Amino acid sequence: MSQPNAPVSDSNVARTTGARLVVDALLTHGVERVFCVPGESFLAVLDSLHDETDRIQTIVCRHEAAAANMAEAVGKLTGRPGVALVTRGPGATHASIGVHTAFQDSTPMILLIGQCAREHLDREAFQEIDYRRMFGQMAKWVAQIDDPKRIPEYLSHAFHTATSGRPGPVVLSLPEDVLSDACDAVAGVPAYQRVAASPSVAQIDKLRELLEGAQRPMVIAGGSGWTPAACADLRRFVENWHLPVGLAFRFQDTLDNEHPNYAGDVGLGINPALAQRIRDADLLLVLGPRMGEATTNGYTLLDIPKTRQTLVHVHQGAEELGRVYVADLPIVSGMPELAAALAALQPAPQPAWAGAAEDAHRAYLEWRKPRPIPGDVQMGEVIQQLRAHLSADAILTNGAGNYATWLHRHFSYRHYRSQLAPTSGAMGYGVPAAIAAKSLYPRRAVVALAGDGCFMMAAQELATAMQYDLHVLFIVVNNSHFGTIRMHQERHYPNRVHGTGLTNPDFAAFARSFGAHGETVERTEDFLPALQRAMNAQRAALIEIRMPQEASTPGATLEQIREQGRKMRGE
Ligand SMILES: Cc1ncc(C[n+]2csc(CCOP(=O)(O)OP(=O)(O)O)c2C)c(N)n1
Repeated sequence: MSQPNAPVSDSNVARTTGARLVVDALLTHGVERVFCVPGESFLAVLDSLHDETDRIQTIVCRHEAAAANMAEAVGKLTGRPGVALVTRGPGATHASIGVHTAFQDSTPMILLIGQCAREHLDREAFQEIDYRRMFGQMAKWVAQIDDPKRIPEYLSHAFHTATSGRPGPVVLSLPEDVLSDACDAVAGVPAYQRVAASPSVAQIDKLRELLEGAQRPMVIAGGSGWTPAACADLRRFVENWHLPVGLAFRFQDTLDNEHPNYAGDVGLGINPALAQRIRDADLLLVLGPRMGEATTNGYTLLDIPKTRQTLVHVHQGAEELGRVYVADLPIVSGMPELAAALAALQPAPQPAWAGAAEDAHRAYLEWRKPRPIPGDVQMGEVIQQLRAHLSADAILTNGAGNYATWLHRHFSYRHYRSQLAPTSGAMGYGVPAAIAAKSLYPRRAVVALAGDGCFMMAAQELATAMQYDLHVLFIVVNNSHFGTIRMHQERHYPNRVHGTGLTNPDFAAFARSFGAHGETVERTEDFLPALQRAMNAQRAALIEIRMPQEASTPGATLEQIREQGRKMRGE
């Protein structure tokens, strides 16, 4: 562990440090905040950030997973890379979950890791890992900067790589002596520019021809890379052509869910009527999302590799096209570029599918109506009350767990980037994502919905919310078990409960111990008053909702799930 050396000025060339070059590059590329857990490996960067507190906010977290998830959330919210700064070995391994989520969700993000000094590398020095091997499959690009002169070049490449084509995470390893040693100043490089493809005129002509010949077309939109303007263009296109629109798993905010063309979310627990509509379509326009497991109902919704439906698949990255499903018209394009071209398409006077969008929206409205579940808290109604109480631009976050299905089904997203949720299904995401969102948009309401399991994977970040005075509302749906896994367990191994039970703290008291506001809700009618008190608390707040284990999902109790399992096995 070498110590930071003070810069020395011994020639006419201005002197600086590698750390200063890193911070200069962050400034050049428009970074306004970094999320970190400090480590001795990057003291020099912290020292350079000390000089820039009016331009870059350093948000100190309690766990590197949270820091990385916060950076990922910034990437999701803004389309610009969120930046996390962590120490080597233990810090990098903790942070890896955020990198995985950024990869699966195609989110621009940069993880900076303080590395062992160059002279100690390859000895398995203290906390040493070769990040190029560790993050090889998880990141779009991983590099180690061994020469301080090349820091501006590497950072520029990192920002371009994270944002271009299919966006994703970049990991840069920074040996501590590269950061701390004095070096000659290097001319910076200009701010990065996002590089995206556009659809060709011939492709858009072909798409129009396919639409004009269709009887039952359907749009599935989503994925990363949208902007408010691109969403407005998408809306224009689907209105002009009267198209029903499903939204891909956890990209439910790409079109206002109240829009009369909105048909529902194409994700886990899909509305069977919507799944049937997709199966019955003769033309599918898949605009943006990966055709991944969650968006295809576990690869069962469509035939592999050639769908029965004529398939137009548009994605930001060429490598995603033809990965599982062979499209009749594959198009590589950025979403703003695609949506502008689609919005400009003049519609046919009277489409063959008149009324289809309205039918699909009616089916969605029917689906989102709460059905009674066991116990005194009707979660469907709670979510609808939450929706009624929050303004359209409120940001809702979640991680993984059955509790999220109430949100997916009963909440309606009305504003682009009002949903922050990992398509990677990572627990522990919603709490840090909400904190990051609130740090970006202090005036927007931010609500993190979490299961008791999911919340406890990031509960320590309540301290971060308090430290930075971020008034996030945390809602913990407490059913005292890892409910999702119990559900699968009951389906496959009925009445053999093992490894899924949880003993929990009193969550409201736990929140109060951090100085946050705490509430406990045990009946539906207690939720709204608790919500009002929490929103008026002028500080971070937590509402614990106590739920019976039997109320497994909006559609099935544990007993019904055991029964489904028996039927599946032909018992
Ligand atoms: C980091 C991580 N670990 C484990 C899992 C597997 N997993 C998926 S959902 C789940 C249970 C979530 O429990 P909870 O947050 O209490 O929500 P519930 O399902 O009970 O509503 C688990 C363990 C995961 N998705 N992510």
